[in-house]
Amino acid sequence: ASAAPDWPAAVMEQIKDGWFTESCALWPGQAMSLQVEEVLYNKKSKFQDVMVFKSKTYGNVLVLDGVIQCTERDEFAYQEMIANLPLCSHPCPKKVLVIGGGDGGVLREVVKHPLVESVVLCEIDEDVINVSKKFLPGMAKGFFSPKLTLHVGDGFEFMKQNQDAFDIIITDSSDPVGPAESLFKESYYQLMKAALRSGGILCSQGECQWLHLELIKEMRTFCKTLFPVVDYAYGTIPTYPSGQIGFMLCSKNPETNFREPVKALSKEEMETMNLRYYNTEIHKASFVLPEFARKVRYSCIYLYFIENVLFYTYQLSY
Ligand code: SPD
Repeated sequence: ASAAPDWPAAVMEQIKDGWFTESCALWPGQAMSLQVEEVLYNKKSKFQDVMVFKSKTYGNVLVLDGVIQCTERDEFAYQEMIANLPLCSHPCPKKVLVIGGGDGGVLREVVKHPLVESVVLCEIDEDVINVSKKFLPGMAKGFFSPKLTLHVGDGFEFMKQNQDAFDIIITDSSDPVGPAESLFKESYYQLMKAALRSGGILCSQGECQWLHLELIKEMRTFCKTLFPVVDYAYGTIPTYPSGQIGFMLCSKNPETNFREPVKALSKEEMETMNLRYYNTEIHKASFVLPEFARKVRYSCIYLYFIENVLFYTYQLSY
């Protein structure tokens, strides 16, 4: 791929001998490579480097700050899961907020859901939306739904202005470096809690068990202090690091059981929604974690229990 003079050099350096290689400090010692046919777009937005290339076998690929966000071939696995895990766990998910998700793929899935009446998508980087409309039309479909209100701006600010407003909040973010770092912190989860209506549910991009167990553990621990129900699921996707991605789910309703969807989609609904990854069985199975990750969950519950016992014992003794 030959570089236009104004293209960010850092990203072009990731393409060598016709292969794009995604290396990042968040997954040291490993890298995913895709063969490139043509670089279609490469510019610095106000927030990050935005690149789209046409790959040999994965369709067009969106890359932000050097990290693969989605490819046309496998994006549906992630977008269907992050949308339907929370939507099918809520008895009446009428009002939805998506934070991030500028490519439109999660939005495309959310608007398909029969019970969803309105969706606000709050994306900070307008360039990502425009690039997706041009180069990833299959994902950007959602931007043309009458259910959508589009807000270009900061998710923190938006939620401060919109409290007690949503049944579902989905955070479709990039990884915890650069613009998305704050979306993995407790203060962000406090804001989401306040923006959710009673009984509301959130689902956030929850990184990878093979790579980020410490981060996942830390997040589960603070989520448990904010929500009565917290759970973690995952799905497989070839072009994300280690071929997996997780989902952090929290509910304000103590009765929620994420592992038993309240809405089982019928065969007809599955067909109308054109689902290719999500189904009720995979919903249930996605919470069954491998032993090395399950242990972390139990140690969090144990830690949470110990902390609370100590806290109440301390209070009672004064
Ligand atoms: N390691 C990359 C994780 C990216 C998750 N968000 C992707 C956005 C797709 N809508």
